[in-house]
Amino acid sequence: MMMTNYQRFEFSSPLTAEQKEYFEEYGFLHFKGFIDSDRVALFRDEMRSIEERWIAAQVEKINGVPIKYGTDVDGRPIVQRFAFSSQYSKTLSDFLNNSRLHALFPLLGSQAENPRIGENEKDGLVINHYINASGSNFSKMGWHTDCLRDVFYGKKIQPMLNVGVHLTDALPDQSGLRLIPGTHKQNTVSLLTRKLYFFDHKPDKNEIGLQTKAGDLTVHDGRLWHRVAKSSVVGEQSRRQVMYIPIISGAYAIKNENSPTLFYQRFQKLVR
Ligand SMILES: O=C(O)CCC(=O)C(=O)O
Ligand SMILES: [Fe+2]
Repeated sequence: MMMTNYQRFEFSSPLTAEQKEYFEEYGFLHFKGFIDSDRVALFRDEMRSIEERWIAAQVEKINGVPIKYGTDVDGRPIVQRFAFSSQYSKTLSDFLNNSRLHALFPLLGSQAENPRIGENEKDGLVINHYINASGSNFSKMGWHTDCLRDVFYGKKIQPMLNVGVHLTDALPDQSGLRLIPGTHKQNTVSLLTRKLYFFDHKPDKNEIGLQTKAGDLTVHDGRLWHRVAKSSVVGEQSRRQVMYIPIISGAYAIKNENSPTLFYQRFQKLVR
């Protein structure tokens, strides 16, 4: 039986001591209603506008990161994974530079250097559009942590947070995002081998299913194990749209159109 009874919070700037303690213990936080429904609609419109431009221009990669395409239930071609989307939308860029998000920086820990919003680093502002339908190329995502890349390059893992802005409602008790609380405290061996990265989709007895509504904000530690479960329903009801903002630290690593495609990004094509 999947756990869904965990604590939800109201966002406050600065964060409360209770919120910081919860994050330290479990490695994630869920805030209700970070943006209102008008904002949600606005961001979904922006998605659509970026998508039309990328489809017209047949964009394959942005700054080396592959863009995932698929077909919607009505046969329309769609973008299913956007990267660096705020570079194509002033509305989204302004949102990223919204100072309310800076309230999350302390969650990186007191040792973190240069805490910042990674608008032009990592994959920038990612938008995931899942749908469980025959033409879809994206309906689930296997177990992973978000800091594999640092390990790959033999670098010291820099504190990072992945901040989700949810644009659709999760269906009760079968929401997409599943995570294993507390796994951000694991050692490097466990970080690398606890599960087979991206290919393992098996439920974990300790996973929690986040019950997110459109407008909610979630934040998880880059070392926390998580996945996105496939919807148990098909078609329109299975649609799930969520933006991810990287909050990062350490040396700057700004990407541009000459940035290489990383090894693990190549095999993400296989993830559907
Ligand atoms: O779509 C989600 O909620 C999670 C996506 C994710 O884990 C990722 O893009 O790294
Ligand atoms: Fe992730």
